[in-house]
Amino acid sequence: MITTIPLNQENLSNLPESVVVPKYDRNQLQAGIVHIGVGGFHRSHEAFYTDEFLSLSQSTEWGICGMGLREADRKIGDILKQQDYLYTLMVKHPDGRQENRVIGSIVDFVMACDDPHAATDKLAHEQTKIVSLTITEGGYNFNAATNEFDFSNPDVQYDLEHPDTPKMIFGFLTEALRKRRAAGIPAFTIQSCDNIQHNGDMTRKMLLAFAEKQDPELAKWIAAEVCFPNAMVDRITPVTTLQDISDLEEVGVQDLWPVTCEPFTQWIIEDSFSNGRPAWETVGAQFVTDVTPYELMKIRLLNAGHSVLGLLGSIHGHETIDGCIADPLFATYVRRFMDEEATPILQHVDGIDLDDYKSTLIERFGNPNIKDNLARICLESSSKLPKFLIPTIAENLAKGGGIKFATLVLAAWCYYSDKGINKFGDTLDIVDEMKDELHQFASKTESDSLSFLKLESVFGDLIQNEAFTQQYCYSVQTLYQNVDIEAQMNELLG
Ligand code: CS2
Repeated sequence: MITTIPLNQENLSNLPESVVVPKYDRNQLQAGIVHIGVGGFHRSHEAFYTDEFLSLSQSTEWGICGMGLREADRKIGDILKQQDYLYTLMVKHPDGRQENRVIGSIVDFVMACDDPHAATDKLAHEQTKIVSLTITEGGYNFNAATNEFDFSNPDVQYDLEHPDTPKMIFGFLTEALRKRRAAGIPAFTIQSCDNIQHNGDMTRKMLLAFAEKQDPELAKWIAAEVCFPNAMVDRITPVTTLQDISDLEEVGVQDLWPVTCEPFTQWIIEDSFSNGRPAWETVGAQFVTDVTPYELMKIRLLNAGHSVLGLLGSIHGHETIDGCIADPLFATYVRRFMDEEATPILQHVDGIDLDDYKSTLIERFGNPNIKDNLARICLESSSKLPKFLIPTIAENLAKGGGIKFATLVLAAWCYYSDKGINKFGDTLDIVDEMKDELHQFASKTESDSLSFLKLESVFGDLIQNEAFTQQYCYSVQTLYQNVDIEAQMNELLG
C-alpha cells in the first residue's frame, strides 16, 4: 500500500526518492518575475527553466509571482497557495518512462481582479524586474483585419477611463509603469511567451496603442524604457487529466494540479532586457540577436501542423494528436503540408536542418504518452489560424506556391463551426470566443460557398483571391456533399 503525501514545502523531504525536489532555499527567494497567465504551459516552460536556473545558481532574485487577471485563474491560484506554490511536472517519454519533478520557482500568487491596486503595486515594486505573459494568442486584443489594437472592446474602454482599477492586461501594465515612472523605479521588461510571430513587437505595439490613448507622455517613456524581447517558445503541454492526478498518487504524491509535458523543450530569446534577467542560457535557453527564422519555423510547422491534424482529425473522429499520427493517412498528410506548403516559404535557420526538425516534430506528435486532445488544439482556432496557418496560404498565393492541403483545413473548420459534429454525428465541444460569429458565417455555406471567408477579422482579404476561392469552393462543397474527410485527403495526396 503506497502512502500518498500531500505536496507542500514541509513534506518535500518526505516525498519518494524518485521524485526530484527543489534543493534551493525558497524562503530566500524574491519574486523578480511576475507572470501573468499561469496555465500549464507557463508551468512546463518558463517556471521549469527558472527552477533549473535556481537549482544551479545561488540567485535569490528570480522567483516567480503568478498573477491572474480573470476569475478563471482563481482555481490555480488557490491550489498553488494550498501547496506552498509547489507543483509536479510529469515529463512523459515515448518509451513509457516518466520523470516527476517538483517545481519550486513559483513563490506567490496574486488575483489581480480582487484588488487591482495591490496588483499594480506588486508590478510596480522595484523587486519586479520582468513581467512575463502567457495570455494566449487572442489576449493581445489585435484585430487581424486592421492590423491594429481593437479599441472597440468594452474592457478597453473601461480601462481607458479607470486607469487605477484596470481589468485587462494593457490597463494593468500601463498603470504599473505609471507608478514606476512616478517613483523613479526603472521599467521592467515585458516578456511575451505566446505563439505569435514577433510576440515582443506585438506586445509593444498593442501596449503603446493603449498607453498613447490614455497618457501620451507615459507612452513616450514606455517606448524609450521598456524592452520587449521576441521569443520562440516550445513544449507540448496537454491538459492535465484526472488520470494524471491518480498516476501521481500511485507514485506517492498528492498534487491537486500537476502538469504533464513531453521531454522536448526549446526557448529562443532575443537578448533585450530593461532591468536584468536570470542566466537562462545556463539551463538550455538560447539567446540570439534575431529570433525571426526560429519563430516562423515553429509556428508555421508545429503549431500549424497541430491545427491541420486538429481540425481534420476532429471531423474524422480522432481524439488525440498521437491518435492522428498513428493513422498513416494523417501522418502523411501533415508531413506533405509541411514539406510542400509550409517549408518553401520559410527562411533558412542557422544550425537547423529543416528535414530533421520536421521528422522530430512528427515523432513528438506521435508520443503515445502525451495524450494531447484535439479539443485543446482546436480551442480558440479563431485566434490561432490567423497566426499559424492563414499567413502560409497568403504567402503561397503571392508566390505561386501550393495551397490545397491548408485550404482543406479551412473548409473543415467551416464545417466544424457550422455543424459542430464529426462525421459520425457526434457533437464536438467547440470553445472559441468567436463561436457564435463563426457559426453564423459558416451556416450560410450551403447557399453561399464563400460565406465563412467573409469573416474579415479572421481571414483578412483572402476572399479576394480567385485561385484560393476556387480551391476553397471545391473543398467545402465536396465536404458538404459527403463528410468523408478521408476521401478528400486521399484525393489531395494523389
Ligand atoms: C498548440 C500549442 O495551442 C496549440 O494549438 O499548437 O499549444 C503547442 O502545443 C505549443 O505551442 C507547443 O510548444
